[in-house]
Amino acid sequence: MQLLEAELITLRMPLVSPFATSFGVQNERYPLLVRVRVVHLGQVVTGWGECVALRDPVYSPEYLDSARHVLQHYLLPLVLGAPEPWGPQEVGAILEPIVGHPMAKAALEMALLDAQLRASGNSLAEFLGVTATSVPAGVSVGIQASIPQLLGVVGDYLDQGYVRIKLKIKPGWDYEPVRAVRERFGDIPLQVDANTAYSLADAPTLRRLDEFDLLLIEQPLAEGDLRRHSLLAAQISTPVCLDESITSAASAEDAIALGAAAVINVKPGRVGGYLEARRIHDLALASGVPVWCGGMVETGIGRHANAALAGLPGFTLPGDISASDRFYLTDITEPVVMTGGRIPIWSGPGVCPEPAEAAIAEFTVDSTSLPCG
Ligand code: OSB
Ligand code: MG
Repeated sequence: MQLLEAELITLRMPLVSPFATSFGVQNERYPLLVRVRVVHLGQVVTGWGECVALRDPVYSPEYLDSARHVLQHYLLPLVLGAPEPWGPQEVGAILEPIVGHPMAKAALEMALLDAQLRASGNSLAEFLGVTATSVPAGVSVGIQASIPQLLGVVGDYLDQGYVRIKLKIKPGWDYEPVRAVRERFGDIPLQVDANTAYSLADAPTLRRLDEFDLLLIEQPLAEGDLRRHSLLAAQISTPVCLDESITSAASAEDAIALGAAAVINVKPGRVGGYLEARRIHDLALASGVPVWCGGMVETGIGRHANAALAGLPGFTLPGDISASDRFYLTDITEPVVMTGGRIPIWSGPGVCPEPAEAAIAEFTVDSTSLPCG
């Protein structure tokens, strides 16, 4: 493959409703798109990737401007200068000299993989060996202003057909909201996500959630706290699932070995790409650890691709795979649509349906082309 040129396109997209977590309230999302033009199999093709970094470094050390900067000044120049032959499978090794920045690396690898798949006419699902044609739809519910409001929001999602509810929690918004949802909606598949808001000293508070038979509690403690997560796991019966802590297959292996993760949330963007995500899937499956596919409020580019990944057999729990209208009024691809509580897996060429230039133009706030000339 030869990389001819690349464009880094920053979008600003309003969310249909504010999304509140323990790390703050998001009213909009700033997706960073990577558009590449490559030569592959004698054809010039375009590929698209989406970076999952948030605008601010509140979820991960990476954020919008850091991802754009490292892509422009380090990652793209490395790939533009890479001696042929190489393909998307080699991109991880090509980018290895740059330490960290898995979200930026993932977006570039995704764009190159998309280009390869569009040239060969294969879907991401085919590339991954996924035979499923749809996956169950789960939804992540932000922290609400009141319990009645929470019950209204959860009720709406259940009416729409979502089969699994994830509640964001934080100290002071944990036991009561979970109890209220259990009381109102009964035995639904239910889990919680703390986004690192607790410390090990909060174990007694978290143990109170044991009575609700939750599928899991996601990332109660800090990103670096693998050992403390394993100590917490010994004190509560709700399975501990890691999100922020898992940034590579190596960290997933460590978390499993330490007993810090009974379940893993696989976000391809967070772990450096779909290829590393598959390696985590494979090692978790071999260790008997269930995985599910998380979300980062992606546009249709990342959402369609996540649904394909979630079709792998080790993804035995429903993911944060919701329809486009969960977050966006207008998507930049053919929307992700839920039917009967399921999301269909994109089966056409590439990682997603062809993004719509007009929609992208509508949301674009910045665009940078490489090589700069
Ligand atoms: O912790 O899973 C998380 C969104 C942004 C940052 C972190 C998280 C989330 C979500 C969104 O929960 C889930 C989704 O995209 O559907
Ligand atoms: Mg999470």
